[in-house]
Amino acid sequence: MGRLKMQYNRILAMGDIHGRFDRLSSVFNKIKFGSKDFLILLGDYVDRGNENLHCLQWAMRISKLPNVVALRGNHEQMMLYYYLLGTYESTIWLPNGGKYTKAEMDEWIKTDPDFLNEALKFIDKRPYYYRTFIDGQEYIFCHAGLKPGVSLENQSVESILWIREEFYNGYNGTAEVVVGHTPTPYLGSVPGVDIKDRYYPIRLPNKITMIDTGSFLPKGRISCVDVISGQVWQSDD
Ligand SMILES: [Mn+2]
Repeated sequence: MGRLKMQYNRILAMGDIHGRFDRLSSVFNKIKFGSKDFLILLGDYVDRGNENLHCLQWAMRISKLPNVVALRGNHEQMMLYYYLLGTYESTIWLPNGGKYTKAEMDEWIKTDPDFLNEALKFIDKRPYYYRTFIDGQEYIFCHAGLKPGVSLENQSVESILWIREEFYNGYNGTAEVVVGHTPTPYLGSVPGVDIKDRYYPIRLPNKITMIDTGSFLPKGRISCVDVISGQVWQSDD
């Protein structure tokens, strides 16, 4: 458990990237990230985009910094299982955008045969969540969400990486939770929330901030939020 206190000026969270290196560069240049910032990546670096492995490689590099945490998304989990195991996730990776990542990997390892192993090792070491306290307020960062009524320590991997409606409709905990996974353009109307831009992070009344703004969609964006000030940066359209 981290206690970031105010040793950092900004606590930044970045949502789903999905292989759009152009959008990643766009938003990352805007935030002007430095040593006084703490950055949490919410996972889903790969799949559906056209530069999936460059995005994964970027996450592999930047996560070596002491002030960066790169979490695991369900797409990294599917990729890991595809290459290493023979379980359900293995069969669903390719049709869920993994076919683009797989095709890139087939080419990439012709000139850099170690990369597949390095990528899988990186994914295998990704944490499922990051929890911290800022001025006494608990914050939980994870890819998809939490099962309501279950403590963080008892959450299943399935919930943290895949949960949707049950979480954002049913969560009533005291911790602020910052997630990606469910693209904001796919959310219907939310009681009490006036949505003007469907490709913008949404803050729900029950302490949830959703920042997957549909990076893989034609009009989608990658979003980064400072959870202290609420300021938002997004990739160019
Ligand atoms: Mn995603």
